[in-house]
Amino acid sequence: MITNDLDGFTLVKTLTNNTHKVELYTSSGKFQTGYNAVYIQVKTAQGIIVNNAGISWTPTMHMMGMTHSCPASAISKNKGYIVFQMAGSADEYWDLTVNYTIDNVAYTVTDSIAVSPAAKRVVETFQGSDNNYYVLALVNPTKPAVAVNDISAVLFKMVSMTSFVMVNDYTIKIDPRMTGMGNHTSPNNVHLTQGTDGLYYGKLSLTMTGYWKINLQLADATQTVVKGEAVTDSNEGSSIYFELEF
Ligand SMILES: [Cu+2]
Repeated sequence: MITNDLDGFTLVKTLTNNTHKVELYTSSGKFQTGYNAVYIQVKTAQGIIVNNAGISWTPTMHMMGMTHSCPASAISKNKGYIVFQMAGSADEYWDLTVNYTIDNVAYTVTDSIAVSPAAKRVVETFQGSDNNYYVLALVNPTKPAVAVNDISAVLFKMVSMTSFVMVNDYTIKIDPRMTGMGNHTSPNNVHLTQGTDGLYYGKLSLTMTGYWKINLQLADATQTVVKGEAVTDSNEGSSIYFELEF
């Protein structure tokens, strides 16, 4: 059976140096704030696919007074992901450096990339009560349904402006609410806990179509909440949340 790894991916950007073209693909055909699954392909200058390249990447944002990076996965079988905390603008922009090795020869290419704001809130960057800085991004559902949906997310801790590590053994508590309908919730939600692949998985119950605010609380490995507040009669929402509309 022949399968096309690029099914569902659209070209976003081609990084070009003297010897190669490095093509970057996402499902939306653009880079957006939040979690971006990326397919990366190295081709020769003549356009022939190079299948044996070892690839790594470094996204960098150039802001007015500083530069910083963002969480980015290792690349395996041409696939990886990048979590952009913020969009680019006229004065502040992202670039991507791709380092790759072919037959023990090292190459590099760097170019700017456009990162646009996602339509809904799908990434939160915050300081916890433990003083750590976290990046928390929604991965799924990308196609929510009136059902108990699989929900997944990635959670990183900022070690420095250029270094982010995946956080282990936390719990991401969810409380989905329809803010336009009396702030009602839904039954059978399951908080997100970490899977063997490092991502966090739970169940998100959506009982009708419309706008949902998924209130979040982040609890550490000892179940101490380090960010976010419970929704109560006197508190209609948490300070950290994702949004979905369908
Ligand atoms: Cu920035």
